[in-house]
Amino acid sequence: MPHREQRSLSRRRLLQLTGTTTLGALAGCAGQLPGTDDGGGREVSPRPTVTAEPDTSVSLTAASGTIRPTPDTSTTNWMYEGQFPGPELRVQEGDVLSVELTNDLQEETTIHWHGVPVPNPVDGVPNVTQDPIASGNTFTYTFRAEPAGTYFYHSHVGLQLDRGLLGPLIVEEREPHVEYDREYVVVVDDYLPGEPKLPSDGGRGGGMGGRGGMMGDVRPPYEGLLINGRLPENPQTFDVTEGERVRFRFVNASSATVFGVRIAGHEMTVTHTDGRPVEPVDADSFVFGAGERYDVVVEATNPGRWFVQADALDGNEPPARAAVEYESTGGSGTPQTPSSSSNRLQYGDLRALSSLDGVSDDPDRTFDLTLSRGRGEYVWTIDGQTYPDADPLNIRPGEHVRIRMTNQSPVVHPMHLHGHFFQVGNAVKDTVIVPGHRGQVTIDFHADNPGRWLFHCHNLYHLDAGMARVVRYVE
Ligand SMILES: [Cu+2]
Repeated sequence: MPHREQRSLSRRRLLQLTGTTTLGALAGCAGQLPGTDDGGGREVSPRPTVTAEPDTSVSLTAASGTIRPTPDTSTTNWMYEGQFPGPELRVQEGDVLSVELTNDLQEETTIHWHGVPVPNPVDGVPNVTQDPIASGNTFTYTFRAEPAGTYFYHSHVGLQLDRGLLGPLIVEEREPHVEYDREYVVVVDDYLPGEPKLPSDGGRGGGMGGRGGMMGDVRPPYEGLLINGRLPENPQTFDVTEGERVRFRFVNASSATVFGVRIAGHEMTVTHTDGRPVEPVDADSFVFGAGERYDVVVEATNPGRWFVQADALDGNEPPARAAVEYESTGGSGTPQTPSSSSNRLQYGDLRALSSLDGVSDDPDRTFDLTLSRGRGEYVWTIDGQTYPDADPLNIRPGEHVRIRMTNQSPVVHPMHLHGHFFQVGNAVKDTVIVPGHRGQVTIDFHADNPGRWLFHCHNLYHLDAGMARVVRYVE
């Protein structure tokens, strides 16, 4: 019998629980979570962090630096290791990855490993799973990189993601279910020079100007769209040889953009969504929201130069572009643009190679959540509450949990659950678009990773304006 429990803990109590004073025991070790006797019992301790010797150790420094989206333009941004996007982290499935983050910014920061079901203490959510890392300090994240997939890492503090603190994380399969000869990682992003601001903080001048915004929302004043950190007038080239099968790993690392992706002259075979393998399905385009990923395989059977193109569905900037270039062209000629889509991928086309364990029967617990815009000031709400002034969603270990979302706003919300994959239709994902105008999406997950996990909209401005909850394991 579905029931709801999310209102059982007072908001004030949650704020105390998530305040930094209670986090000392949690940060940096697998310490006990503070117990509580209201709201459905004691919190359940998270899985311990990995203590095995790392197979791969990486140092990342977050600092201010200069990016050049074209040879003639430069902006000061924040980035990892002086690179934008940040360095590609690539490991084998099951390897232990250790990343020492040094914070050379003037503010606090963290890293979140988007999509990887890590133990809770290394999930990188400030004031929920760890104390934020102060300026000048370091913090080491160690976890086993599994399952294989296309992921990305990014700051989870405030609006830092839209300042450039992001990079791809590739966990290679030991046995891929599709064959390919080479691969490229394609990080799609929106380009915001300068400091991101909420409309409520920056006003129209300093922050979002509403340019290109959808009805009912405002959009940051983006100055273009990027593929791998480059504006379309400066496209990266992906070299291919006729006859090859080429894998593209697309990551929507943007902060506020839904993209439609096409590759001119080629059909795509979609092989993974959010890193999880699906039965290969053909499409000539797909749409993805902030935080989603798709892997596709393309057969290089049409020599020439062709654009890989990502159009903003909710903005009017020129599309992001890179170029596929066959060896036989000798690098000459203008790439061709894609024709309009006639076979766009739908969620219903996706069938996970293996469905999730523990979610096949009726759910043990169901949450019905309404996503909406607050009245008046710029706030976004889940069931009328604005995070962090919001009740946790309490669940118990082992449960099959269902979340039914109804979007009462006119704009899409790409909803992301930390620490778990979920079943949506026949797909297994970690981020899913909930369409506007009363769009409804139901996700099911197995409560197999104790801790406190953020569940939120991956539009960074919606998140920062309150569209989040903590999913909390209690006994
Ligand atoms: Cu949203």
